[in-house]
Amino acid sequence: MDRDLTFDPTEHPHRRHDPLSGGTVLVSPHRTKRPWQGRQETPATTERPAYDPTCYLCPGNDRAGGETNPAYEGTYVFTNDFAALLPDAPAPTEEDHPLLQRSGVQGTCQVICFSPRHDLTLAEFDQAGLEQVVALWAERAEVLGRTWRWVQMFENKGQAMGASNPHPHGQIWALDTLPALPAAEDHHQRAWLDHHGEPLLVQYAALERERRERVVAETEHWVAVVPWWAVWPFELLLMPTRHVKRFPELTAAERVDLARLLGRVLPTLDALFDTPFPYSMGWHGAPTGVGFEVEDEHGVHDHWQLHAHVYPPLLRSATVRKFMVGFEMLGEPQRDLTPEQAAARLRDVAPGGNR
Ligand code: H2U
Ligand code: ZN
Repeated sequence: MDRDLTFDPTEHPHRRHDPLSGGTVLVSPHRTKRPWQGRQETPATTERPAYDPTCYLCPGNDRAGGETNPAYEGTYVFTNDFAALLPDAPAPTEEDHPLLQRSGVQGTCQVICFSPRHDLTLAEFDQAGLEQVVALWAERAEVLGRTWRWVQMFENKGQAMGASNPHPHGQIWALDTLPALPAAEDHHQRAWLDHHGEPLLVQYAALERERRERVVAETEHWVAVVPWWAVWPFELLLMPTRHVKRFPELTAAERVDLARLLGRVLPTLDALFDTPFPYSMGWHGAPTGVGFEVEDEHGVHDHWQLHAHVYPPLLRSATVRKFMVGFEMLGEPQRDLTPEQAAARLRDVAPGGNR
């Protein structure tokens, strides 16, 4: 068999390195040609009413915890009735073996309803609706950031991602310590600033705006890319172009612009396989907590750049998803479609163009 031994990134296996998490992804572009006889599900397409009397997130309805939601008209926040973190959790007793280590954690969990409308997804929100969601994120990050070291705001959308309810909502888990992934990002961003003199993601956003191959959508103050190191087929990274450490620091213009970016990117995902695209999306910014603006034991957080990760599982259609199994579980994540190909496909289907 004749093999051309000149490296072609659209043809030959290679590994890409994620400077943010420290991870690695195996890219195998030649495999996009392989036949597929895997799982084929039928998409669940159900018409939903604007108000559902059985929904625990709709205005005026009772929740499982016994509380009743007010007749809210914009966004609505409540403490999760089944919170994974508790503000008064006691410290664990001392371990009796170094192989059986544990540490204490305190925190709180909230549910954030993006709208009283049961039948809309974020991808269907208008500009005003998205601006309300952005305002809610900024307000929550500010308030919870006064107390907690890490405020993880996220949305699980769709049954494929384990969302328990189609009503448009997100969650916030706030805790007194950095979880593992933000801790890795903290470490790598700090080292990058030390060695390169510029925050990692500020430099990366500028690089992608220049190269353009992986840009999916762009506004004056924001850029959305399929990152060089994307693990999920149509994974996205949303970054402001200015150095912004934390969500509440976004200017009014940057908030309006973020709503615009979401108003392009989310419908683009839906358009790809003509289905409400499932995903987990969430925000990462500099750690917070009491006195977070002053220097702490790790120094100031100038190395941090605010960003959102969007992790959608779909690969080939509304029903065929990427499974992180086998080599992914035991070796490292792997993808067939290159991030450049994924970005091009998303640009192609962007409703009304990508700018
Ligand atoms: P998810 O769809 O991402 O699972 O978010 C829904 C959250 O709502 C979930 O964490 C909470 C669940 O604990 N919940 C309440 O707090 N009260 C309820 O009445 C039902 C669900
Ligand atoms: Zn509802």
